[in-house]
Amino acid sequence: MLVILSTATSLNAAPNTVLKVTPKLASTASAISVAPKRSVPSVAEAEKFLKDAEARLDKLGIAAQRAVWVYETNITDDTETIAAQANEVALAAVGEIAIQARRYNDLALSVDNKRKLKLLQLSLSLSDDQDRADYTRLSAQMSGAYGKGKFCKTPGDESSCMNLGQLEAVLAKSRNPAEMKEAWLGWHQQASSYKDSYAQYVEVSNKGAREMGFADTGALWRSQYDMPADAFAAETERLWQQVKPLYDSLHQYVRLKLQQAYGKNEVPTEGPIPAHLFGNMWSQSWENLYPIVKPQGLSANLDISDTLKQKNIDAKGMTKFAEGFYTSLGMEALPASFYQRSQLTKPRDREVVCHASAWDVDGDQDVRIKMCINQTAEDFLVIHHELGHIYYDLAYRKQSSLFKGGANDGFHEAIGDTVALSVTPNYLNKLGLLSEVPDASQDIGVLMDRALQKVAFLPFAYLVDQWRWKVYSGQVKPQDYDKVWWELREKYQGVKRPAASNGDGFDAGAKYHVASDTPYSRYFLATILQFQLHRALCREAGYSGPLNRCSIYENKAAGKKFQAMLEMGTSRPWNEALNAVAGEDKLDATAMLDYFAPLKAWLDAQNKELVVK
Ligand code: X8Z
Ligand code: ZN
Repeated sequence: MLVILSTATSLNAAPNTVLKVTPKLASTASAISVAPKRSVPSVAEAEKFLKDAEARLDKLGIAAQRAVWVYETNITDDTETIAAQANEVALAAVGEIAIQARRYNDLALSVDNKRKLKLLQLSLSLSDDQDRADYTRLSAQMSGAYGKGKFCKTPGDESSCMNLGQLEAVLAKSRNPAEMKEAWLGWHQQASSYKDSYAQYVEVSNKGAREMGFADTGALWRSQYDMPADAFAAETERLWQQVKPLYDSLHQYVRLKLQQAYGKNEVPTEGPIPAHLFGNMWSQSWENLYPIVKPQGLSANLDISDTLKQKNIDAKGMTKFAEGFYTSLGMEALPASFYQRSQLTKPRDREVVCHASAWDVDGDQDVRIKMCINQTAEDFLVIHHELGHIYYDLAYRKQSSLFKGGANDGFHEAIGDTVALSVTPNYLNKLGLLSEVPDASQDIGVLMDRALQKVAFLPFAYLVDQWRWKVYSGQVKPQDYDKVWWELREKYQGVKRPAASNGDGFDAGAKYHVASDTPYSRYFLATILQFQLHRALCREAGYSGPLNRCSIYENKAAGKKFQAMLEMGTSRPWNEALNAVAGEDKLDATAMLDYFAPLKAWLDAQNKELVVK
């Protein structure tokens, strides 16, 4: 089973590191680096090494997962230390095994074993005890700080404090710019408390990447896609260029609508738009703007939030609906322990990390999600996303443990979203969650709603790692964290900071994945990939109409094709997994562009007309 070392363990997607332990004692990593030169090992020795490594990493991985689960569902000083220590033990084994794996690189091994050796070497190795302790301590500390983060209007007065969920709700619902700005600034301000930790963490992490022969941690991250690191960077840029015109059209239209709503003082006619006006803390997903930007005359109500409340469909009920989609495809029911062990709602009596995550605790049946579910349309989709991780975990559990992972981390993120693309108005109506099915004349509205989630997200998903790659390479130093973060946000998203920065803030750290050091390119890939998978599965289901009206609900043929890909796990390069479903072996944004083509034409016409007015 695969475990990411950092509390991002829980996000369960990037095979940064793989853990295992044999019953024999782990020798220290520093001992390895001075190991005497040995003769060329045999194939049999390599096979034994891999088998032992898998068993050893499995055992340590499970222990670390449990410790981190307890920490993230009950943040205290003790659970923080326990989680950091469990990760430290695991990290020692990962590094040690990664270095040892090099001995076998030139042997004529089976394709599978060659791949396992390669995967083992795509991880950090910190041979110094102090470095490992620092790395895991800083990592746990930052995740905890993020989870506990609060903005207190009156410093020192607990009753004036708001947590992230409450601040996000202000941005989602308020139409008062001053109020939104306060919530935005409050959350971003709290992140500066862990800026120094982050800067130290970057240094230690780079040491670990360099021990494994990578230029820095960013280069290690970019090396995890079955292609050279530079080729990966070029590939993501190619995809961004493919989708940029679509984003630009949406951004321009939303600008005009925001200007109508808030006036020219708040929303400039040119240049970046203040980031607090998009209904989301990171301006990464704009669906809360739907009431402001929805096409006139296209009045279909797509928001199921009220119905969920009226019908008393609670967090578990919402999760059951999502599970029902997967089982309708022919996939298995979730194990009973899933409902016993998951955290579906925010506990009232303790601090937790609310950011949604899926956990494959034992590489077998012990799967869980951790969320703080609200009865909203947004969370309804997030549950589908999380169950995508879970169904992937369950599907590849028969693989040997180094292959228990996604084809790449973008695949892991794309599965649930692919399913959620089939959560169409028609499907919601079938479930009794939407009273009216909008007819084809309302499609622009439905597409707009989706575009606010998916198209709006693209530049953010792209830029987070543009920033981190620069930070890890040393091109951006701590004193310039904010400066470069906002250069990128202006350049790609076309958004700006609502007020000048005090110069020493850590706005990037106000995003969960930076504080928890979870790579983010995966979400960019996933956004493109989910449309490719959706197009292919709809084709498999015999569907040939507009992609936004396709739902693969209850389609066993599509389900079978999907499941076969999920079962492959990491065992084959990702393009083979894509090929298995789509008969294509490259990422390609045309599926996404096709999906939104009617909206793109509509936006361009509106933009012309609205500008002339
Ligand atoms: O972090 C997540 C998931 C867990 S893997 C809830 N997402 C990204 C985010 O929230 O920033 C899903 C979409 C992007
Ligand atoms: Zn995810």
